[in-house]
Amino acid sequence: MTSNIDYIDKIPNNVDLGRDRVLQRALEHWQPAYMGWWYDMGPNESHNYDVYLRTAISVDAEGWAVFDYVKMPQYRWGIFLVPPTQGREVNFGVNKGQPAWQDVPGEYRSMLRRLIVTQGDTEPASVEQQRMLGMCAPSLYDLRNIYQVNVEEGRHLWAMVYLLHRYFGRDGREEAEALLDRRSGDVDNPRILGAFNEPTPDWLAFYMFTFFTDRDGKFQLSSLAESGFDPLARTCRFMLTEEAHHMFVGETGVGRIVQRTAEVMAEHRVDDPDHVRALGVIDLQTVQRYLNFHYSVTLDLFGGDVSSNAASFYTTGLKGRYEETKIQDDHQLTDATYKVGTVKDGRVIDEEIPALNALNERLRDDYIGEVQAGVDRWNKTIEKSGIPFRLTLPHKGFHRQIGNFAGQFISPGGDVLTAGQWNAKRDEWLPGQADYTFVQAMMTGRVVEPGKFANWIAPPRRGIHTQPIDFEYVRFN
Ligand code: BYC
Ligand code: FE
Ligand code: FE
Repeated sequence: MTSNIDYIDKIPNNVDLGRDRVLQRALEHWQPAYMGWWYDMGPNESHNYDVYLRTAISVDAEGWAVFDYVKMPQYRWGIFLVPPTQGREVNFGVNKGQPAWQDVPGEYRSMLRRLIVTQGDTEPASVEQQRMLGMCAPSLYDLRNIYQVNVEEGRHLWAMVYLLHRYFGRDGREEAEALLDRRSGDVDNPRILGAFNEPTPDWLAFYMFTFFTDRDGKFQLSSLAESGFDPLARTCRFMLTEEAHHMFVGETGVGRIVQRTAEVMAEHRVDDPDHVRALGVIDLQTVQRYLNFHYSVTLDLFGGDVSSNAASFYTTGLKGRYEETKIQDDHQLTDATYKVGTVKDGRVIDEEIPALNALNERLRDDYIGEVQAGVDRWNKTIEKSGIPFRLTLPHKGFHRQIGNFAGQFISPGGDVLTAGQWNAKRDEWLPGQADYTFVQAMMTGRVVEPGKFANWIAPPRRGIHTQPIDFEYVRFN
């Protein structure tokens, strides 16, 4: 098997892959399966395109973002951990003060594996959800961006698979295979978390997804970057460097859509959604409905408001709070409490519960703060065109399937309704078939001329990595 070394060299890494024969063999089996998955489930019809992509070839300032034309199946999916911190400790929970673990603590093995598998599962899921969108991209710039996001989600899968292979032996290898077997939206073998089984049928949904759902990625990875299990912490820390671009694509994508709509509304002095649509742009009411959908399904990804799992993850030292080491408290949370929302006597009220059980809710609140800031920036864009419409985040309890609000019928304003009242308003609050049909009809065919953009979206302010906006970001061959 002389080919081993050859292809291990093709996996850029800073984990000394070449020295670990067992790991090499495990990855050798997994790599062809991964490529099979990419050919089947990666971006449709893209395999021969030359795409102007960044590749991480090392973790230092010069190596983490190298730009060049790449055919995606030849993308070098590498394995990178940020360099170790000398003397790092477990920084929270009952094991606080112990040296950070370099191996899996036996008693926490299954819990840790589950966290890694859940994280890993989301990465290929998102690629599956987005695989048809290249066919109707609004520009070469946007096409390149979705492909960039897709290859990096592929790399994030590699990052978790590396941990499974390196630290979990046989059951880790089985879990790594299962990550390639589940399919987003599959009835028999779906992805693990709800939002990752929802379709991403058009570019408005894609930008909402990268704004809202990739940001869940940021907050979950930040919590795992605090982990007492050092290899997980270091892996997630490096993944976060890539996540920033995904959220940028989402925020600027939605921002460019609302900018274009607001400009057209101002120019033609129209505000009726039907008139706005007739001018070939997406009415802001539809944008609001998409926002309501993606926000609410992403809030569910944080898990139950009251969670004993979250308490265990924290107490053991496996998963911290957002920016744990910057928080000034005992990092044990023995006496602390936290407010969670719940429905009582037909109203939403706050309830104080032990902070340890409220860690999902706390992370969700941290997330909401950041999301609100992004929505405020979209509103500034609308305001600049002199249009009075404002986008808003619906109430936290709106359209929830997980936690205290699951099974309740909460309006975007936070009122507790009956099922009948809520359902009567559903199409006002969430995208319906008519919205999807309209948006998709607008997005047939892709714009392939460098520097040209579909009518429904404004051009970006600048290109990628010092290139001009009319650069040939994708060559179709
Ligand atoms: N859908 O105690 P609970 C990203 C389950 S995104 C379905 O309330 P827990 C990315 C839960 O598993 C970041 N099931 O929740 C973004 C549990 O099941 P069991 C992904 C759900 O465990 C874009 C039960 O309900 N990373 O990277 O405290 C593109 C009770 O759960 C859901 C992570 O999530 C749901 N939404 O927290 C690409 C980090 N929510 O035990 C990538 C790792 C809960 O009854 N995962 N359940 O069988 C975790 O930290 C936790 O598993 C969760 C759930 C925060 C997800
Ligand atoms: Fe990711
Ligand atoms: Fe991402």
